[in-house]
Amino acid sequence: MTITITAFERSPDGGRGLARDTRVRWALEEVGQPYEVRLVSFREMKEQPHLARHPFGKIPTYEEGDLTIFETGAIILHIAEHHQGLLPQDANARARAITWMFAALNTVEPPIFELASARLLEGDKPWTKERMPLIIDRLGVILEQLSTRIGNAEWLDGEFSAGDLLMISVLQRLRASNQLERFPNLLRYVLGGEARPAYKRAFAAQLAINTAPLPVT
Ligand code: GTB
Repeated sequence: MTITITAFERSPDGGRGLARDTRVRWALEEVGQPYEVRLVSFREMKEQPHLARHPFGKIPTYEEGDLTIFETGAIILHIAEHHQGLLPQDANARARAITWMFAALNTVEPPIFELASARLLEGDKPWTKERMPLIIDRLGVILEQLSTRIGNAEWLDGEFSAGDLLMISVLQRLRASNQLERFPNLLRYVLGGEARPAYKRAFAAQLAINTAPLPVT
């Protein structure tokens, strides 16, 4: 059955791979599943039929036969549960990998998102200057703890898993700031993910779309 995902017709990041379809592309590349992409404009995202796929009018979504799902975490868990390569066979190791998926999205991503929002969306607000040290401190605590846990390991818990895929994707958002450089082992960890052939294919695919000429309508 054909897998179809949705992505920005033109990502605001210009193809730096930060939009969340890259995570889904990466997961599909890791498990060797071909996929098609339905590109949506910002206007189309807020209209039917996209709202039937995604009630919040966002990307990515995932369609396969009569299944349509949204939320990157749910999509990657679905892919990982149906194809080998992203979750260990051992039940406890599998539960730990899923734990890291949730930790990436629920514990590590929120303070990173807060920093990105403060810089990009609220940079001109009077309170941002005062809030910034708080945001950096809160983020620093989480990064320090993650850095301590990873130590010299290549991946979070043995073999590369969907937990690493999501954690690395989340940490990539810090590349625009100097926050990752404070933790050389986290930077090394992110670079290790980006060096994977599956990631390179996913990145190249989203870049091609974001640098192609827009169709004339
Ligand atoms: N929790 C959902 C998930 O994980 O799937 C969040 C989905 C989401 O926020 N999608 C964003 C979206 O559709 C795209 S990825 N936004 C459009 C809208 O809300 O109208 C977030 C994103 C967007 C842009 C950049 N960038 O330019 O760097 C990075 C990340």
